[in-house]
Amino acid sequence: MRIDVISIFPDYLSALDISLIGRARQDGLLDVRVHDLREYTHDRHRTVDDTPYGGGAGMVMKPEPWAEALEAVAADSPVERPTLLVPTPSGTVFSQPLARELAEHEHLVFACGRYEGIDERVFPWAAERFDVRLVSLGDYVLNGGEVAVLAMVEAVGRLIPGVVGNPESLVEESHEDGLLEYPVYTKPSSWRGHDVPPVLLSGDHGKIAVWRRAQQLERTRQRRPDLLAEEPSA
Ligand code: 6GU
Repeated sequence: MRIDVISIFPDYLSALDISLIGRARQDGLLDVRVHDLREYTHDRHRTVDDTPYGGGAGMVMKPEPWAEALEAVAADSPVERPTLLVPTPSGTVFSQPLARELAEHEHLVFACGRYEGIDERVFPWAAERFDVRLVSLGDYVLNGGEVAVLAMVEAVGRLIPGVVGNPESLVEESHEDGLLEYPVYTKPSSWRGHDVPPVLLSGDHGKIAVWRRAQQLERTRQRRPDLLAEEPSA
């Protein structure tokens, strides 16, 4: 999979050099390219923002550098219509089903906004050559899209075949079946007065599976009742 990230803080994305995603890049499973938006400015100050029309607080990202950066990335795409992901708290909420869908795509492009956002006209313009999606991590505000991109690239990247060593570990996880994960334990069986639930030591795999499912449901009911109100995702 090819991933391009456009940002005014390319160093923020250096975390993509390490751990699982860094290894996947070394192994040739992921081709990640980070671009500095300021490389697509032409003035001496490499200006990427300006004051908002209509007034108000903060600055807005100018459309021209975005168009030039996106044009360059589109021209270099392995596909006809790459997917453009724009991290923003006003997007639809990113989820495991979306991560699964994106893991099937050949080329993802992330456009990291800062300040009060990107000039709105960039999105209809970009829709001429990209499949554009505005995505949020949740209902809170970050200073820019970079941290969100780290989260989304990790969520998508680990679903690409070969990135996670043991693919079975992808199945029994929170959100993969629409429920939270069951609790896990390792040795010692008794630790500082806390014991591992005896069923897990029983060797009865049928009973263990039933217990784990009940734990998933109970945890989800307590911590995330909103998930039980929704339709199962897969
Ligand atoms: Cl994707 N971007 C920003 N700037 N803030 C956020 C977010 C994204 N998701 C939650 N808060």
